[in-house]
Amino acid sequence: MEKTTQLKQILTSKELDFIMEAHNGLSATIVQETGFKGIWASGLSISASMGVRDNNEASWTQVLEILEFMSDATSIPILFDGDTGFGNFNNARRLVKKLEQRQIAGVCIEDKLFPKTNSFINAATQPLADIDEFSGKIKAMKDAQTDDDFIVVARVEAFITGWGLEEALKRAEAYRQAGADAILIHSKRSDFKEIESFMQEWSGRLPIVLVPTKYYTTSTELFKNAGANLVIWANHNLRASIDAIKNISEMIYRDESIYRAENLVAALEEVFRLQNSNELDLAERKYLPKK
Ligand code: SPV
Ligand code: MG
Repeated sequence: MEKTTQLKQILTSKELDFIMEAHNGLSATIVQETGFKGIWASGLSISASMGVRDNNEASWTQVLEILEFMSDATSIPILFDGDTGFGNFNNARRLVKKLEQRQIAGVCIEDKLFPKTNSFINAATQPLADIDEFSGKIKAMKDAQTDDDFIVVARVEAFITGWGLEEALKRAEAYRQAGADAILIHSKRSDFKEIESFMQEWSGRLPIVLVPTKYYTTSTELFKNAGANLVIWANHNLRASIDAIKNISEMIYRDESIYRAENLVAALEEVFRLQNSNELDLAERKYLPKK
Protein backbone atom coordinates (compact mmCIF):
# COMPACT_ATOMS: atom_id res chain seq x y z
CA MET A 1 0.00 0.00 0.00
CA GLU A 2 1.21 3.55 -0.77
CA LYS A 3 2.75 5.30 2.21
CA THR A 4 0.26 8.15 1.84
CA THR A 5 -2.67 5.73 1.99
CA GLN A 6 -1.18 4.04 5.04
CA LEU A 7 -0.93 7.38 6.86
CA LYS A 8 -4.44 8.34 5.84
CA GLN A 9 -5.74 5.06 7.30
CA ILE A 10 -3.79 5.62 10.51
CA LEU A 11 -5.37 9.06 10.87
CA THR A 12 -8.90 8.09 10.01
CA SER A 13 -9.16 4.69 11.71
CA LYS A 14 -11.29 4.39 14.84
CA GLU A 15 -8.41 3.17 16.98
CA LEU A 16 -5.68 5.32 18.50
CA ASP A 17 -2.35 4.90 16.73
CA PHE A 18 1.19 5.89 17.61
CA ILE A 19 4.10 7.09 15.54
CA MET A 20 7.66 7.41 16.76
CA GLU A 21 10.33 10.00 16.15
CA ALA A 22 13.31 9.29 13.93
CA HIS A 23 15.97 11.66 12.66
CA ASN A 24 18.01 9.70 10.10
CA GLY A 25 17.93 6.52 8.06
CA LEU A 26 19.19 4.35 10.89
CA SER A 27 16.71 5.51 13.53
CA ALA A 28 13.90 5.29 10.95
CA THR A 29 14.87 1.67 10.26
CA ILE A 30 14.81 0.87 13.97
CA VAL A 31 11.41 2.53 14.47
CA GLN A 32 9.99 0.40 11.64
CA GLU A 33 11.53 -2.80 12.99
CA THR A 34 10.11 -2.09 16.42
CA GLY A 35 6.63 -2.31 14.97
CA PHE A 36 5.45 1.28 14.78
CA LYS A 37 3.02 2.02 11.98
CA GLY A 38 4.67 5.31 11.11
CA ILE A 39 7.53 7.72 11.68
CA TRP A 40 7.59 11.30 12.90
CA ALA A 41 10.41 13.16 11.16
CA SER A 42 10.88 15.60 14.01
CA GLY A 43 12.26 19.07 13.36
CA LEU A 44 13.74 19.20 16.82
CA SER A 45 15.45 15.83 16.49
CA ILE A 46 16.72 16.32 12.95
CA SER A 47 18.12 19.77 13.75
CA ALA A 48 19.70 18.56 16.99
CA SER A 49 21.26 15.58 15.27
CA MET A 50 22.73 18.00 12.71
CA GLY A 51 24.20 20.03 15.57
CA VAL A 52 22.06 23.10 14.97
CA ARG A 53 19.04 24.69 16.67
CA ASP A 54 15.34 24.10 16.01
CA ASN A 55 15.12 27.55 14.39
CA ASN A 56 15.26 26.66 10.68
CA GLU A 57 19.02 26.93 10.76
CA ALA A 58 19.28 23.84 8.57
CA SER A 59 17.92 24.74 5.13
CA TRP A 60 14.85 22.92 3.87
CA THR A 61 16.86 21.10 1.21
CA GLN A 62 19.35 19.90 3.82
CA VAL A 63 16.43 18.46 5.78
CA LEU A 64 15.01 16.98 2.57
CA GLU A 65 18.25 15.05 2.09
CA ILE A 66 17.81 13.45 5.52
CA LEU A 67 14.16 12.65 4.72
CA GLU A 68 15.22 10.94 1.51
CA PHE A 69 17.48 8.57 3.44
CA MET A 70 14.72 7.91 5.98
CA SER A 71 12.18 7.22 3.26
CA ASP A 72 14.51 4.99 1.24
CA ALA A 73 15.25 2.91 4.34
CA THR A 74 11.62 2.23 5.28
CA SER A 75 8.22 1.20 3.96
CA ILE A 76 6.02 2.71 6.68
CA PRO A 77 4.74 6.28 6.25
CA ILE A 78 6.71 9.32 7.38
CA LEU A 79 4.91 12.38 8.67
CA PHE A 80 7.33 15.26 8.23
CA ASP A 81 7.51 18.12 10.69
CA GLY A 82 7.49 20.91 8.14
CA ASP A 83 7.71 23.71 10.75
CA THR A 84 6.03 26.75 9.20
CA GLY A 85 6.44 25.55 5.63
CA PHE A 86 9.81 27.27 5.06
CA GLY A 87 8.31 30.53 3.79
CA ASN A 88 4.96 31.60 2.38
CA PHE A 89 2.33 29.57 0.46
CA ASN A 90 4.62 29.34 -2.54
CA ASN A 91 7.51 27.77 -0.61
CA ALA A 92 5.10 25.45 1.19
CA ARG A 93 3.47 24.15 -1.99
CA ARG A 94 6.88 23.52 -3.55
CA LEU A 95 7.78 21.60 -0.40
CA VAL A 96 4.74 19.34 -0.96
CA LYS A 97 5.94 18.54 -4.50
CA LYS A 98 9.41 17.67 -3.26
CA LEU A 99 8.05 15.53 -0.41
CA GLU A 100 5.80 13.59 -2.76
CA GLN A 101 8.78 12.88 -5.01
CA ARG A 102 10.45 11.21 -2.04
CA GLN A 103 7.39 9.21 -0.96
CA ILE A 104 6.94 11.20 2.23
CA ALA A 105 3.34 10.51 3.28
CA GLY A 106 2.44 13.85 4.80
CA VAL A 107 3.59 17.10 6.32
CA CYS A 108 2.60 19.01 9.42
CA ILE A 109 2.84 22.79 9.42
CA GLU A 110 2.44 25.02 12.45
CA ASP A 111 0.80 28.45 12.57
CA LYS A 112 3.85 30.48 13.54
CA LEU A 113 6.33 32.60 11.57
CA PHE A 114 9.52 31.67 9.71
CA PRO A 115 12.08 31.21 11.18
CA LYS A 116 10.26 29.28 13.90
CA THR A 117 11.40 28.50 17.42
CA ASN A 118 10.71 25.25 19.24
CA SER A 119 7.41 25.38 21.10
CA PHE A 120 9.06 24.82 24.46
CA ILE A 121 11.49 27.77 24.21
CA ASN A 122 10.17 31.24 25.14
CA ALA A 123 6.76 30.16 23.93
CA ALA A 124 4.82 33.14 25.26
CA THR A 125 6.77 35.58 23.11
CA GLN A 126 6.29 33.67 19.85
CA PRO A 127 4.03 35.38 17.31
CA LEU A 128 1.28 33.37 15.62
CA ALA A 129 0.68 33.44 11.88
CA ASP A 130 -2.21 35.45 10.53
CA ILE A 131 -5.17 33.06 10.22
CA ASP A 132 -5.98 33.98 6.62
CA GLU A 133 -2.36 33.78 5.53
CA PHE A 134 -1.95 30.36 7.15
CA SER A 135 -5.23 29.14 5.69
CA GLY A 136 -4.05 30.20 2.22
CA LYS A 137 -0.88 28.23 2.79
CA ILE A 138 -2.87 25.10 3.64
CA LYS A 139 -5.03 25.57 0.53
CA ALA A 140 -1.97 25.98 -1.68
CA MET A 141 -0.42 22.82 -0.22
CA LYS A 142 -3.58 20.77 -0.75
CA ASP A 143 -3.87 22.11 -4.32
CA ALA A 144 -0.23 21.19 -5.00
CA GLN A 145 -0.43 17.52 -4.05
CA THR A 146 -0.79 15.07 -6.91
CA ASP A 147 -1.51 12.02 -4.72
CA ASP A 148 -5.03 12.36 -3.29
CA ASP A 149 -3.96 10.65 -0.07
CA PHE A 150 -1.05 12.98 0.75
CA ILE A 151 -1.70 14.38 4.23
CA VAL A 152 -1.45 17.97 5.42
CA VAL A 153 -1.74 18.33 9.19
CA ALA A 154 -2.39 21.83 10.55
CA ARG A 155 -0.76 22.42 13.92
CA VAL A 156 -2.44 24.93 16.22
CA GLU A 157 0.02 26.77 18.47
CA ALA A 158 -2.55 28.97 20.24
CA PHE A 159 -2.20 27.24 23.63
CA ILE A 160 1.61 27.19 23.31
CA THR A 161 1.73 30.97 22.86
CA GLY A 162 -0.64 31.70 25.74
CA TRP A 163 -3.97 32.06 23.95
CA GLY A 164 -7.13 30.34 25.17
CA LEU A 165 -9.65 27.79 24.00
CA GLU A 166 -11.58 30.24 21.84
CA GLU A 167 -8.55 31.20 19.74
CA ALA A 168 -7.48 27.56 19.42
CA LEU A 169 -10.93 26.53 18.19
CA LYS A 170 -11.21 29.48 15.82
CA ARG A 171 -7.89 28.59 14.23
CA ALA A 172 -8.55 24.87 14.01
CA GLU A 173 -11.91 25.51 12.33
CA ALA A 174 -10.34 27.92 9.83
CA TYR A 175 -7.67 25.37 8.96
CA ARG A 176 -10.33 22.66 8.60
CA GLN A 177 -12.20 24.86 6.15
CA ALA A 178 -8.95 25.52 4.27
CA GLY A 179 -8.65 21.78 3.63
CA ALA A 180 -6.38 20.41 6.37
CA ASP A 181 -6.65 16.64 6.82
CA ALA A 182 -6.07 16.71 10.58
CA ILE A 183 -5.41 19.09 13.46
CA LEU A 184 -2.41 18.81 15.74
CA ILE A 185 -3.34 20.63 18.93
CA HIS A 186 -0.20 21.35 20.92
CA SER A 187 0.23 22.18 24.60
CA LYS A 188 3.11 22.96 26.91
CA ARG A 189 1.15 22.23 30.07
CA SER A 190 2.08 19.24 32.21
CA ASP A 191 -1.57 18.17 32.39
CA PHE A 192 -4.16 17.29 29.76
CA LYS A 193 -6.74 19.92 30.74
CA GLU A 194 -6.62 22.45 27.91
CA ILE A 195 -6.35 19.75 25.26
CA GLU A 196 -9.23 17.85 26.80
CA SER A 197 -11.45 20.95 26.74
CA PHE A 198 -10.44 21.58 23.12
CA MET A 199 -11.32 18.01 22.15
CA GLN A 200 -14.72 18.22 23.78
CA GLU A 201 -15.64 21.33 21.79
CA TRP A 202 -14.02 20.03 18.62
CA SER A 203 -16.03 16.82 18.77
CA GLY A 204 -14.35 15.00 15.93
CA ARG A 205 -14.71 17.52 13.11
CA LEU A 206 -11.30 16.29 11.84
CA PRO A 207 -8.82 13.72 13.19
CA ILE A 208 -6.78 14.97 16.15
CA VAL A 209 -3.04 14.51 16.60
CA LEU A 210 -1.37 14.87 20.01
CA VAL A 211 2.26 15.33 21.07
CA PRO A 212 2.36 14.55 24.81
CA THR A 213 6.00 15.52 25.38
CA LYS A 214 5.09 17.78 28.33
CA TYR A 215 1.97 15.99 29.57
CA TYR A 216 3.71 12.62 29.58
CA THR A 217 2.13 11.57 32.88
CA THR A 218 -1.32 11.52 31.25
CA SER A 219 -2.43 7.95 30.62
CA THR A 220 -2.84 6.82 27.05
CA GLU A 221 -6.33 5.69 28.03
CA LEU A 222 -7.28 9.34 28.49
CA PHE A 223 -6.13 10.20 24.96
CA LYS A 224 -8.31 7.36 23.70
CA ASN A 225 -11.33 8.43 25.70
CA ALA A 226 -10.96 12.03 24.52
CA GLY A 227 -11.15 10.79 20.92
CA ALA A 228 -7.57 11.37 19.74
CA ASN A 229 -6.58 9.61 16.50
CA LEU A 230 -2.80 9.77 16.57
CA VAL A 231 -0.15 10.23 19.23
CA ILE A 232 3.36 11.31 18.30
CA TRP A 233 6.21 10.25 20.57
CA ALA A 234 8.24 13.18 19.33
CA ASN A 235 11.81 13.04 20.58
CA HIS A 236 12.71 10.03 22.71
CA ASN A 237 15.02 8.35 20.21
CA LEU A 238 17.10 11.48 19.96
CA ARG A 239 17.16 11.92 23.75
CA ALA A 240 18.03 8.27 24.31
CA SER A 241 20.90 8.53 21.84
CA ILE A 242 22.29 11.61 23.60
CA ASP A 243 22.54 9.71 26.87
CA ALA A 244 23.99 6.62 25.19
CA ILE A 245 26.63 8.61 23.30
CA LYS A 246 27.58 10.63 26.38
CA ASN A 247 27.97 7.55 28.56
CA ILE A 248 30.09 5.58 26.14
CA SER A 249 32.25 8.55 25.17
CA GLU A 250 32.95 9.30 28.83
CA MET A 251 33.80 5.68 29.60
CA ILE A 252 36.22 5.32 26.69
CA TYR A 253 37.75 8.73 27.40
CA ARG A 254 38.41 7.82 31.03
CA ASP A 255 39.53 4.24 30.39
CA GLU A 256 41.71 5.08 27.41
CA SER A 257 40.52 1.66 26.29
CA ILE A 258 37.46 0.15 24.63
CA TYR A 259 37.64 -3.02 26.72
CA ARG A 260 34.73 -2.21 29.08
CA ALA A 261 32.69 -0.57 26.32
CA GLU A 262 32.62 -3.54 23.96
CA ASN A 263 29.76 -5.37 25.64
CA LEU A 264 27.76 -2.21 26.22
CA VAL A 265 27.32 -1.29 22.57
CA ALA A 266 25.60 -2.88 19.59
CA ALA A 267 27.62 -5.63 17.95
CA LEU A 268 29.22 -4.74 14.63
CA GLU A 269 27.13 -7.52 13.06
CA GLU A 270 24.02 -5.65 14.18
CA VAL A 271 25.26 -2.48 12.46
CA PHE A 272 25.81 -4.43 9.24
CA ARG A 273 22.38 -6.06 9.55
CA LEU A 274 20.66 -2.69 9.97
CA GLN A 275 22.49 -1.47 6.86
CA ASN A 276 21.19 -4.51 4.97
CA SER A 277 24.74 -5.52 4.06
CA ASN A 278 23.53 -8.99 3.25
CA GLU A 279 21.69 -7.72 0.18
CA LEU A 280 24.89 -6.26 -1.26
CA ASP A 281 26.68 -9.53 -0.65
CA LEU A 282 24.05 -11.40 -2.69
CA ALA A 283 24.03 -8.73 -5.41
CA GLU A 284 27.80 -8.89 -5.76
CA ARG A 285 27.58 -12.62 -6.35
CA LYS A 286 24.90 -12.04 -8.96
CA TYR A 287 26.36 -9.06 -10.82
CA LEU A 288 30.14 -9.03 -10.42
CA PRO A 289 32.14 -11.14 -12.84
CA LYS A 290 33.04 -14.55 -11.42
CA LYS A 291 36.74 -14.91 -10.71
C1 SPV B 1 9.27 18.30 16.92
O1 SPV B 1 9.42 17.10 17.24
O2 SPV B 1 10.13 18.94 16.34
C2 SPV B 1 8.03 18.99 17.26
C3 SPV B 1 7.30 18.61 18.44
O3 SPV B 1 7.68 19.92 16.57
S1 SPV B 1 7.75 19.72 19.70
O4 SPV B 1 9.18 19.63 19.90
O5 SPV B 1 6.99 19.23 20.83
O6 SPV B 1 7.36 21.06 19.35
MG1 MG C 1 9.13 20.66 15.43
